[in-house]
Amino acid sequence: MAKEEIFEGAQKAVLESDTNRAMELAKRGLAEGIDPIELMNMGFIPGINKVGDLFGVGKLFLPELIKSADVMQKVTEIINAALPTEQAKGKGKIVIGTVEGDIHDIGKTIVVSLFKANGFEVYDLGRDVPIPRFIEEADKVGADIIGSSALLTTTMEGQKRLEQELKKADLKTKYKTIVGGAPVTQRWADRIGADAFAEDAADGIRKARKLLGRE
Ligand code: B1M
Repeated sequence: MAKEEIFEGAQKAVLESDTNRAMELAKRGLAEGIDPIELMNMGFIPGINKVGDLFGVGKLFLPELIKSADVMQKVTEIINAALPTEQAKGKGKIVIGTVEGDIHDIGKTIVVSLFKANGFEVYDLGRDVPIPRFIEEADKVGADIIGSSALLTTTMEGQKRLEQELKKADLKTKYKTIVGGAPVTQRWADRIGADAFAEDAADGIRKARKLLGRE
């Protein structure tokens, strides 16, 4: 099967909430040697983005959104399992979570897996994480970086609060921060004073290495 056919099929399977087809294509793509992250970025993510767009304009409703999200979750498990197994740790410690009020965690889970695969020690706080938890955990584990994900324009405010809390506690120089999530931009990162913005999981790794001077 050609790569493009797999990508197109993956997109369609997410759009049609066809779990079996999506899982079959994920396994097939990997078996044919497609890079797991490329398979995600070119196949499944455009599919869920299309679902989001249709939901946004009222052409698709919450039950369908939930079904497509379930398909994404199953596929993410397959893709994540195909990432290289954790390398020797020591590339840095990162505390990461989806901010409070926000339960979107598909993207964050991919980011966590890629960080692990690249030798980072990852402390995943999950989703709907109260802002003080990020700082408590960073203090507890002696983190280098605090990463936050936000998928709603309303919950992006949590990322801003995190910066404010860090400043208030005089911890801005101790911990570097990375922000990500579909509505998040470099402009937002600059505005709130985050150290970096990451477009996707691979960009997250690049930015983390740069922040830690380990490019
Ligand atoms: Co929701 N949702 N959702 N949703 N959902 C969006 C975000 C939305 C844009 C859809 C739309 O209307 N077009 C919209 C937000 C509108 C806005 O804020 N202006 C929306 C809405 C409205 C809602 C609800 C309010 C719907 C309702 O209940 N009426 C509700 C809110 C719940 C809540 O959080 N309180 C809701 C619920 C859900 C589901 C539960 C059904 C499900 C999530 C399931 C889950 O995550 N476990 C869901 C989904 C799936 C989506 C869309 C369709 C897809 C999100 C996704 O998984 N993308 C989304 C539309 C969209 O984003 N286009 C939408 C794939 C994922 C791989 O990408 O998460 O962006 P992403 O992660 C990327 C990068 O952003 C980056 O790397 C990842 C990998 O490439 N990244 C980081 C992310 N975090 C990072 C952190 C980093 C670095 C990089 O370092 C720290």
